[in-house]
Amino acid sequence: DSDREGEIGLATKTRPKTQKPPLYKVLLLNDDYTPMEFVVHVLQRFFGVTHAESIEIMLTVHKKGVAVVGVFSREIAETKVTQVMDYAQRNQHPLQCTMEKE
Ligand code: NFA
Repeated sequence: DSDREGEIGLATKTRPKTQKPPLYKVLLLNDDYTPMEFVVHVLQRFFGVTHAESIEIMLTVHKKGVAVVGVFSREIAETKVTQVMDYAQRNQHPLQCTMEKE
């Protein structure tokens, strides 16, 4: 019973059995109609970024078509997507937000 550390280490750390839960990228998609100011507002409201950061991200989406706005657990990512989609719809903008496994 003097040297169980190795066995415990094998059982709890060494064996590649349990996986970390996957992370999900939340993506914002460009469109021709959603006002830039609305996108900037959404980024601050739901993703907690500064005004300067929100402008940078919005312009990346506008120019490149899509950008990653954050990386979260599946449940948090789902909540962000739902919040953004509901908020866009309530304000009658076609802004699209989606997620994909990293
Ligand atoms: N392309 C939109 C416009 O010119 C702005 C926009 C940016 C929309 C990012 C969606 C996402 N009004």
